[in-house]
Amino acid sequence: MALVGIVMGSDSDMPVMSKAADILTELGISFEMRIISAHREPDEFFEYAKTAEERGYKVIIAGAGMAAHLPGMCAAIFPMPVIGIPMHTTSLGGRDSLYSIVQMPSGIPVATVAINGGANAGLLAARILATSDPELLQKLKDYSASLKDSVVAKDARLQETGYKNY
Ligand code: RP5
Repeated sequence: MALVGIVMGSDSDMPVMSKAADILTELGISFEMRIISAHREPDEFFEYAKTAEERGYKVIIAGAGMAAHLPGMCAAIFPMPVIGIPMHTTSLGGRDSLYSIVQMPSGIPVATVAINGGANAGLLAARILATSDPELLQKLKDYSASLKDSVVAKDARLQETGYKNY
């Protein structure tokens, strides 16, 4: 059974959603990835959201763009955490997606990450799961340490080469 459901409204969302999948893969977290449109196939969407809990999901990562109702409607039905990823859009720069996802009514929360924030969505799902998984928690601590190491290495290179040759 998959612990995380990754769902997106269209395959055009894949470049962002794959970043969440990459993080979960790196951390050894099982997930199931689906393309399901709340607007274009409402019956399939409701079936997906209603059966998510029995399929073993503990977290859903939902990404959508424009009038982005997919994450909020997942949260309306699925009783555990839903993380929303607003997609960048050409007409409104992703503000349409962001506002659609972040402005949830009281009682139905969606944890919204940045526009195109696929990697952080994966990490947030991992952090939620790590609250009851010490082994995963250690992997997340190691991941954070690796981020620090990469910044230290960049600064060392800057000091060595100077900014003009960086
Ligand atoms: C949303 O509409 C999808 O999440 C996507 O971000 C956006 C555009 O979809 P396509 O027209 O590219 O299929 O439902």
